[in-house]
Amino acid sequence: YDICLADDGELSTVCYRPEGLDRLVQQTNFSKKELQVLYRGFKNECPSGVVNEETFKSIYSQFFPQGDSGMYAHFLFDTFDIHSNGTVSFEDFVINLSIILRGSITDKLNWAFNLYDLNKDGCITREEMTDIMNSIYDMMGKYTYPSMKDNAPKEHVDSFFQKMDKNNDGVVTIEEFLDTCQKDENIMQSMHLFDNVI
Ligand SMILES: *[C@@H]1O[C@H](CO)[C@@H](O)[C@H](O)[C@H]1NC(C)=O
Ligand SMILES: *[C@@H]1O[C@H](CO)[C@@H](O)[C@H](O)[C@H]1NC(C)=O
Ligand SMILES: CC(=O)N[C@H]1CO[C@H](CO)[C@@H](O)[C@@H]1O
Ligand SMILES: [Ca+2]
Ligand SMILES: [Ca+2]
Repeated sequence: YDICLADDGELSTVCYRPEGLDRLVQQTNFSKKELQVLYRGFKNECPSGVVNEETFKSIYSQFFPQGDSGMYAHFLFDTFDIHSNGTVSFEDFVINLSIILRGSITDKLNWAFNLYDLNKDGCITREEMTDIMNSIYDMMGKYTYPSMKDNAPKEHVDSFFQKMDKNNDGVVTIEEFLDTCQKDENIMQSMHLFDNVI
């Protein structure tokens, strides 16, 4: 790695080889300072220097203690694990994080599509969207929304397909997704939500 931790037992003694960090500054929309903070957090959660699925699950369960976030964390991890070998390096992690937090609207929409397209074959099926919706509702937890009806996830899926599946062939393609989202004020608004969280 171009970025290294001085392994002398001092958790805070993080050293950076400048070339590696400069490259990441160019590849992402994070400043050097932000990357240093991110790296410190990353090394704290993942002393081995790579994230695995368990790390995602543990982080999400802390954010959503009242629900079961396991499935959603699994789906999310899959979009980061581009080599499909169960580990995500710091570089892959921050490049993707930059796309989510600091990318253009189209970047973010592409990223969201990729998350929903569970088998990564280029289109979203009803089954995939149902799995995603169920995982989100499980994560939120029944206690947060006690009045939530059992068919709420299904209604979400129905309205998603009603809006997005323009040619009615049962799947949503990236073209349909981008086209609908870019015309929908509400979706565009929510895409700005995560801006400048860090
Ligand atoms: C996963 O793949 C990446 C890229 O090929 C590689 O750098 C990394 O070492 C691999 N990790 C494991 C655990 O095999
Ligand atoms: C950085 O921001 C620009 C402008 O919004 C965007 O086009 C680019 O894809 C972003 N890159 C990353 C890695 O976030
Ligand atoms: C979903 C997504 O945008 N994944 C990207 C994560 O970062 C790597 C680069 O490290 C890209 O190749 C992936 O496309
Ligand atoms: Ca698919
Ligand atoms: Ca379609």
